[in-house]
Amino acid sequence: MSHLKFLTRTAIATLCAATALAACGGGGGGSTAQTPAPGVNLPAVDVGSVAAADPGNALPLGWQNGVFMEIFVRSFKDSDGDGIGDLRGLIAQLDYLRDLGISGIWLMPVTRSQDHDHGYAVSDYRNIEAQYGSLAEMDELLRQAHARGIGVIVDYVINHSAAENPIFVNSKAGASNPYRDWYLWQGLKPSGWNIYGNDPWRGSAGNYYFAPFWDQMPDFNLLNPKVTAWHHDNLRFWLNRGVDGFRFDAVGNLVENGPGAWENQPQNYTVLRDARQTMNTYAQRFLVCEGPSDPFGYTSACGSAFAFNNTRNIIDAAKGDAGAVQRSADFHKTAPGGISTMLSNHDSFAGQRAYDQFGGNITQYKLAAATYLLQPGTPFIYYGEEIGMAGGGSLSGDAKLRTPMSWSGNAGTAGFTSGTPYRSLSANVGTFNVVSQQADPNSLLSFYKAMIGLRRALPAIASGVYESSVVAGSAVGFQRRLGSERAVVVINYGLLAANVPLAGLPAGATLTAAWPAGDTGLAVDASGAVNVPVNPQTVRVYTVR
Ligand SMILES: [Ca+2]
Ligand SMILES: [Ca+2]
Repeated sequence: MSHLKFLTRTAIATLCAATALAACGGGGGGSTAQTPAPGVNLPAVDVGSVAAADPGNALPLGWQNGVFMEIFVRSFKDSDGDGIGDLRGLIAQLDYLRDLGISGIWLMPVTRSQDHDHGYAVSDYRNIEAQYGSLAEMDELLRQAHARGIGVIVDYVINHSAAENPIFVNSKAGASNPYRDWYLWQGLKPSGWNIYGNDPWRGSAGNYYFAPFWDQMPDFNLLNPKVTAWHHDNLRFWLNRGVDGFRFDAVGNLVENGPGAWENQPQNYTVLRDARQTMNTYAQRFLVCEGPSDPFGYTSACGSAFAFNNTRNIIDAAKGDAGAVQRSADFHKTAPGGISTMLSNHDSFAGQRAYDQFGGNITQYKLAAATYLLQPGTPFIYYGEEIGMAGGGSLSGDAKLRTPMSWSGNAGTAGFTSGTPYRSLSANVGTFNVVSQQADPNSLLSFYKAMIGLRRALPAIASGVYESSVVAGSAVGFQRRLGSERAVVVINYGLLAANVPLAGLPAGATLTAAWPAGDTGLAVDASGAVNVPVNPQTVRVYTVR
């Protein structure tokens, strides 16, 4: 979702004044474009159909069970000194991602945008944001990522476009325009609507269009089959280039049936199943959907959706909250196996940067990381999370979460650019950065590498079922099983030593330490039980033979 979605116009103006976003002033050609006279100077619309031509997929089978990183290209790495992150910068850091053990990356929108910031106001669905590079550079990114065994999924904004998108410019030209019914228009302002505190109906030349998130992001009419067919053509455009899948934005908001029926409507799931069907004609493509209020339902429709309903549990469990320990232990008993997990993301409604949520407590931070990296699902690390990046000290709102990556401790550039960063840096760039973390075997980054390494080394951790979880005070134990392969995970979130009574193991089996390295093993008794002692705020992982 866009950072503007939950803000009033006044709040947006305040944010713009505070952050000097390019999106806010003139960067996209302005947000006050005049309605063109019908038939005069309307921009050409490229809605050509695209036939499926799968270039194939050489990623390892089950690649989508590995660990992903969510990347904001604008803030990841600048290659040319203009202070703005770009595709060449990302390509140059692929070795860093490979060495971390990353299996896939999700790029926030790289398509051309009106906002020139987050990218969710898409002005061209079939081209690359000029500040990021070109289609040829995107092709190069795909080649280079695939050569390192890393899949690439891209954000796809299916619910709305930019107001400057040529299709909407045509649509608003008049009721007789052939693209009028690609968006939602009313001659009389509908009453009774309130979405996230806003009236979603926006005036234009005496008529009203539906745009709940921002007046510059009009919603598509997704009940018009021409619109969904065009979206499928766009999906094929990227799939044919070798993109490994998509993250769909705002899927709870696709179709509206009235002022009291605008979220998670039945037609949303149909739209998504149809898109998934189009993707299924390609090999091994992954789709993860953003539907915060129905993660399980959207996992069913899309194949995966983000577990917004579990982030709080993980973070509070890591702080030692007993109720949260229980909820975190129970979550995967009912969650669909395809679900995607995370601690936080680029939107403030999903929480501040993990470092800030833990108040800099790295012990708790590691327990949270271990929890979601060793539990089922596809974990998504938010770029910089692995080094403990804090939010921007002088920023607020979503911009605070989207600061340039702290590659070094350089207080002026963070090693992000040779020029001047387009946005101010993370508050802890001097102490939590890649250079300092790589040099320290006990750093957060080293811990993330170790947990991701366990997931890569033990297929039961990557894709096994979740079994026999048990909570003992502030400690939890659970098993992961894939066929006859088993792993045991024990995490003590508390400040006191604990004994975790595991059951349901093969009688007489041996637990061999996988983490920490060199830890002692344990013997399972004849009833399949074993007590696992675990020190305060530590993690133990075993294989079972
Ligand atoms: Ca650049
Ligand atoms: Ca909609």
